[in-house]
Amino acid sequence: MKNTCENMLLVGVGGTGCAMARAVDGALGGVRHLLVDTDASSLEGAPCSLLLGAERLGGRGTGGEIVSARLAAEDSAAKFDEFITGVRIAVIAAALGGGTGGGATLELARLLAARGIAVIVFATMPYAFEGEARQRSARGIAPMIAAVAGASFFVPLDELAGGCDEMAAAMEIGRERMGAAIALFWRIVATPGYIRLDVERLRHIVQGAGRGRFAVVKMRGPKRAELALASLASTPLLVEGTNAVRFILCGILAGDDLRLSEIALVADGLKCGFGGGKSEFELATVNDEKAFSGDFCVVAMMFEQPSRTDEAAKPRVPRKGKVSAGRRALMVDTRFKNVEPTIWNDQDLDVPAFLRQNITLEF
Ligand SMILES: Nc1nc2c(ncn2[C@@H]2O[C@H](COP(=O)(O)OP(=O)(O)OP(=O)(O)O)[C@@H](O)[C@H]2O)c(=O)[nH]1
Ligand SMILES: [Mg+2]
Repeated sequence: MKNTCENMLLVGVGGTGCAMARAVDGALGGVRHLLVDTDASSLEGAPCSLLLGAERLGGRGTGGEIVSARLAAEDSAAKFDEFITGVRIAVIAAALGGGTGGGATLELARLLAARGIAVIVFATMPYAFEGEARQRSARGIAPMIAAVAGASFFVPLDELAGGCDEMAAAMEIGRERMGAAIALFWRIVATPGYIRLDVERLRHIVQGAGRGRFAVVKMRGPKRAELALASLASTPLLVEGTNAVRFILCGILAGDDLRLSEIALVADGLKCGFGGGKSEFELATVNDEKAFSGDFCVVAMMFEQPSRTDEAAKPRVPRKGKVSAGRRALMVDTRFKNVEPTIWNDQDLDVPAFLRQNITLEF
């Protein structure tokens, strides 16, 4: 079955992001995708790629510098534009903790959003064993990416590859699982099913959706729906939210033996178990006997009510007609250019406090 979807673009950003995008295309085939990196080595052999900031960095990568990556992405913005003709949704795959996956993702997501393209970001957060510097870098950039993307998912690698003790294996498992999750998500949109989620509907859902959480489970056998629901209910990727769940997006992928009772069981379980019966719910199904014979896969995505810190990370936009001329003058691009952002308690301190806290100043 075809998985092409011409107006959806998968963008792999940075070394690990490119590897994830390759994995998605390798699993599905025919996925419209673009690999971007400041390091030429991760783009080798790619049919569609863009080296960011070639003049600035010489194709050698950033060495973990987020600011260099942001500048490199800005340098290459015009070239990036050439790859996004006709795109309605961009799905970015990246790993935070280095320079490019964080810094370039932020700038490219900003550019895509400015072109009216809905942006979904799937990013990993570093393993604890990688050390505090990488953790800090990832924690700093994540809320800034979330503020410009329509929907974003930041998945800690420790949870994604939980239980794996061997370092090399953990790295591989983390990359593979993220790639597999994105591939399933892609199929939900690209493969025609009885309950279809098309690109335009997905655009409505993800625009302004905010930071979300997701999990993927796959079960077989007569009790596969019950087992899938039980597994979702215990995954730390879903259960560790703090705010009420506002929206649930559920994709079920199976062969021709998918039963209505299985769909109802999972849908009701998610709605009651996570949404308290109050959240909005969207369901999509994919029946593909060749790919899922006997399997029952569920991709569950949840978006919470925005927390105060998420709101604080968003740049404030003045409401039309209610802003004095003096305030308007101060609103114009208040972020400092070309410097490392100062993030404290998930707040961008480069944005003046009166904007972060929405305090009106009279002039
Ligand atoms: N799962 C997995 N994660 C990886 C692997 N290599 C790196 N990572 C993760 O990805 C993060 C970012 O590393 P890279 O992708 O190498 O960095 P980059 O985005 O290319 O950025 P720079 O090279 O610093 O410009 C790391 O902090 C790790 O958490 C891997 O092989 N597997
Ligand atoms: Mg790199």
